[in-house]
Amino acid sequence: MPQLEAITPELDYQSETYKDAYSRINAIVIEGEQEANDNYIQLGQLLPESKEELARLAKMEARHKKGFQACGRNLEVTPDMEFAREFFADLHQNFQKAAAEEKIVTCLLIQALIIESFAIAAYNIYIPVADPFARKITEGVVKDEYSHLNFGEEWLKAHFEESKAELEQANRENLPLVWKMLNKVEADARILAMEKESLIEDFMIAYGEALSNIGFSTREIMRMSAYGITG
Ligand code: PL3
Ligand code: FE2
Ligand code: FE2
Repeated sequence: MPQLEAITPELDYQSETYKDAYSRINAIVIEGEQEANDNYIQLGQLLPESKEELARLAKMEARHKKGFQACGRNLEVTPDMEFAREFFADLHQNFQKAAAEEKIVTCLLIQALIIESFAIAAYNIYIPVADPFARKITEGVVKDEYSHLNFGEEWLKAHFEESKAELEQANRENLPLVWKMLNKVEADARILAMEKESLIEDFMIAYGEALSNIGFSTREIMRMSAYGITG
């Protein structure tokens, strides 16, 4: 169908433009998986009763990281890890501060709700436009990410009343960082045929559904999930 081809031209995974954008996006994902690994290990120290389960989640994140490193190697791309560490710096700092204050609710919101929803959105949008090797890897990874989101949902649902105020505060402090991060990655993501609008949409769906499962009302979800969005 020639018309369809004109709308979605074949991506050239070997082009310099694609590989240059991939060097940053791939690094972001590798760094995100590494930080997720570290965050679940730290959460295990704050939640001794879930320590083993959290260690299991951390191991999955380490495996995800290896998978995405293989995706970069497969395209002969060197990930720009310095860019990626900078990309996560604010969110990283907020998590570390919350962990030092033993704010479990804030740590869970940052890692299990925000970062996992961000990952779910990004990976689902990436799968149909990925090269065949990366597609296979990402399909396996995204299934795990739903289970990580679910861990946060279940814990926060069981502690909803006493967590509600801290969740709202943590949302106000951290959700604007997501929109900032999205703006920073927008141009590179587009080169990989991932649209910012679709990323926002899928993020909102995953995050909003999580907030709903935890116990927030539709009105509260609307207010919380669009907080600090700029454009
Ligand atoms: C937690 O398990 C994983 C954390 C990873 C966070 C990834 C955020 C990705 C945002 C960049 C959008 C492009 C993604 C491309 C997918 C390979
Ligand atoms: Fe992961
Ligand atoms: Fe995860």
